[in-house]
Amino acid sequence: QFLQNIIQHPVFVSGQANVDFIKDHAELFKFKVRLDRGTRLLEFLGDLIVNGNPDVKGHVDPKKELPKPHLPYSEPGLAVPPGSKQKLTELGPEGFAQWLREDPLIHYTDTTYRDAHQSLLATRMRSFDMLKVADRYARRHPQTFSMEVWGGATFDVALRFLHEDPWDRLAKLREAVPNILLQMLIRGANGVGYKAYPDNLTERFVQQAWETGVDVFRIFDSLNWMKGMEACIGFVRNKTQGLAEAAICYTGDILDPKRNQKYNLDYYLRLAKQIEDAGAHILCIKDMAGLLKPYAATELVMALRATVKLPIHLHTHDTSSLQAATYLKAVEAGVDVIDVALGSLSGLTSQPNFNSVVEMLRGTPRHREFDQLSLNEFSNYFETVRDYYYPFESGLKAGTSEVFQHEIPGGQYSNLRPQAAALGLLDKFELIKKTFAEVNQLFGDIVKVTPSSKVVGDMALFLVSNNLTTEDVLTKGDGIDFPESVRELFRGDIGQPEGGWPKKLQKLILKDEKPFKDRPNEHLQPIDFEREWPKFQEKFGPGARFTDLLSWLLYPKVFEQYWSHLQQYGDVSVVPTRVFFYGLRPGEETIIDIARGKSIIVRLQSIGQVNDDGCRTIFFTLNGQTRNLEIRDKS
Ligand code: 3PY
Ligand code: ZN
Repeated sequence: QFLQNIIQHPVFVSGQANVDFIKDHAELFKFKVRLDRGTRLLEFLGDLIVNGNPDVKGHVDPKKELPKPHLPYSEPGLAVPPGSKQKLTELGPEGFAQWLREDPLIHYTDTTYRDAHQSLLATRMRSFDMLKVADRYARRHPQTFSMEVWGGATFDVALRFLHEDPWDRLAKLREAVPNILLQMLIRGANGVGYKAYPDNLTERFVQQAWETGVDVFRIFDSLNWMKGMEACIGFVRNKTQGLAEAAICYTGDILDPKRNQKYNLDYYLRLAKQIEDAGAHILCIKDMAGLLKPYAATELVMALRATVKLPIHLHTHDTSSLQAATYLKAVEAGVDVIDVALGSLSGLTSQPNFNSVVEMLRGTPRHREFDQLSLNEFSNYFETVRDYYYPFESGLKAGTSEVFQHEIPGGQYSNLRPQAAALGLLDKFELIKKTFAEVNQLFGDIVKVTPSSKVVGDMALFLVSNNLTTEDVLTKGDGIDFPESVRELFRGDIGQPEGGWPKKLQKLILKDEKPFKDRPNEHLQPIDFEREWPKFQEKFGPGARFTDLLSWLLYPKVFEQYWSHLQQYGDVSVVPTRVFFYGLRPGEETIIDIARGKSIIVRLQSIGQVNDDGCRTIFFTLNGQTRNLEIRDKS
């Protein structure tokens, strides 16, 4: 229970608390002294200082210099110029899509706030660092097609590790960027999670995301299964005035006879046509691992433009370091929008370099003008900010053509290493990558993107940690207890792959359990929102919002932990990132903007010795006044 006392209880609030209710709820009379915002934040800082942030534990370099970033220039008072958001309002989704398809100049999606940090920094970028410059970006670069700012892994990571509300991030970004389309990534039937959710939950989620600020919904299915995307396309069309952008996930190599048996040009064209028929406004080529090579892009983009009437949006990851060439060929072949990240958060497992790609096209017929000096200032800002997240760097130092063998998605690569490290398998990382590719073949050569890619990764880690090969799976599979995620995949929990599952393997994995072939969502009970909402308010108190209910339904445990943290410490998203991860040193000071126009200045004076109760006294000043706090030392 998260309620603190009787006066917050909905029964009391509604005036219906009778004597019996009061007798039965003695616990509601334990009035906890409600700490003010400043004090709760001091408690948070105190805990960080004494115990460290558990998310970076073991990775902190106490000597590391972390200077303050320079904010990019933006003319004070300059009105926000109109952009793609206003165009969408003016033309409506269908008209907008047609305009986009006909516009001769290339368009750019900036992925800095979502995929770039998901792929380079394990999704850890905090709202704080985005919001510092988002409004400046809106003023300086209104010709950006869209900013990808939400969805994918950001939802879970914001709540779980950053203790922030993803809805709040979206609402604040919307306020800061009223002129550029905001874009999210949604995993079709799996929403922003790793499993299928009831359809009516995804429907409410989409509607709420639109109301809070998302304009472009990039929808994909992790097995390219049309049935996993159709419902979601419908929700965007029926519940929002936004754009349904549906994706074909690109795998293999259409130009390589060894890799194009299953995933060839015909396959992608067939899928594109189905996507168009399902009512998508935009077609995305989602090259999640960066496998689309330049000449393959020429063929694919030209053939797609000839097959469907939709505008085409290309997404890739620069893991091989070849992908600027892919963009060049795609632009020549008529692609409408390409995904890029600001220079300092580009390259490697992230998207190609925004700043450089703009220059690549300068002087050519499809060039779109951007103020390069300003783009570089934004890149420099994020270069300094990136350093704050050094514990989350993936360790990849250069592009690698190995990706054409293992086909690990960019967003997964930066996670697989820490996962391997956690299992004590870092010295077997080469083998893990090789096994990833072998597991893919064992599974029948499937599309690998969240969540299917996670299952392939789980299986590779399982095999390596148990000294098993894919050969062993086929010969000794009867006696092997496979990871839960592998069983779920083969049961049909996240959909069906092209050509179905290999039958023999499916039997070895599922043993006597029966697989299904229909939509996994059809086995799920719809959410009864009329019943859930009051129950939720009763559990979490009147401060809980409808968006919180959606977060809870998607990630119940993660949300409950987030909520407890919020009750204990307040909104910690306002704490500067350097302090959030590394605390304060004695003598150091930080300014925290706790509300619009309201700041506190916190200075750490000194840290006391551990006393008999296992606590330390932390001596702060808060706005110049001395404050001492007792903090438990958990070491
Ligand atoms: C995600 O689903 O989070 C992805 O980025 C897939 O590429
Ligand atoms: Zn991606």
